[in-house]
Amino acid sequence: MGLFTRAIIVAVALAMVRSAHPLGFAPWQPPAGANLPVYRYTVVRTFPHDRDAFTQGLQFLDGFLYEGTGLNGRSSIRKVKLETGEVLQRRDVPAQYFGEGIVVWQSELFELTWQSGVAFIYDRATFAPRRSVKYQGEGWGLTHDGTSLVMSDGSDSLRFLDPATFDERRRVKVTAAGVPLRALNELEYVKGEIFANVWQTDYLARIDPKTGRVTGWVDLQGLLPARDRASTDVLNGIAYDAVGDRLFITGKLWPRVFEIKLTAPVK
Ligand SMILES: [Ca+2]
Repeated sequence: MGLFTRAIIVAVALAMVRSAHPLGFAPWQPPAGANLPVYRYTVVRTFPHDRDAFTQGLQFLDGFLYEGTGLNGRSSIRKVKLETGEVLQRRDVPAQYFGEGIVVWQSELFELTWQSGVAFIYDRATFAPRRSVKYQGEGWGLTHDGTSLVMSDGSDSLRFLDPATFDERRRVKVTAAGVPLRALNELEYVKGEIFANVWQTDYLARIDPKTGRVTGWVDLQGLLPARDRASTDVLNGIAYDAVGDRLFITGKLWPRVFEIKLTAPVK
């Protein structure tokens, strides 16, 4: 193949990549070789979302969204009215901390910080600070499985923590077809599985909490249309309404929260 032909092919390929990913995020593909099912989605409804919320944690409980936001000086915990996006309650985090994942557990709300090695624990009803705990490594995502808090730290590990003490009970390494899956971000426990955003991608991994094995992917490409991606950041934020069996997805600085249903996997 001549140099000119190669140059044309490269140029066309680059143009295709750019049009599909206007912010320059490389298209990510799940690791090949496993033949894991790839689920797609349909949008059921959309709801407004605060475009200034750099979403790091999301949970749906008793009719409301609980949200944690990040960035130094812009981190907060929030209680949000799903239908309108209205922030009903909010507590800002001191500017030296970069807020990360949150989870409501019983009467408390836990909030990780990115690189400070400390989690803040608030009264769920008033958001008044109650206590803080220390942990090793970075803090990324947080959810619970009904018994333990589950935490990601940017690696391929998920830690299972005692909610009373924050002590680690166990951890699993997450693998897809034997390959470590790193950059696990926001988490959600959904009907016995853990759903995890893979950071900087539009994919969720469906993880078996016992073994850490990825059992499938959710391909959320196209959820936030390209025309709405300007001035936004990556997909991040999964919340599950166990009562209504509804799944919500948003992203950092996204203008909307999407209620989706998963559809049959692509062969
Ligand atoms: Ca979540």
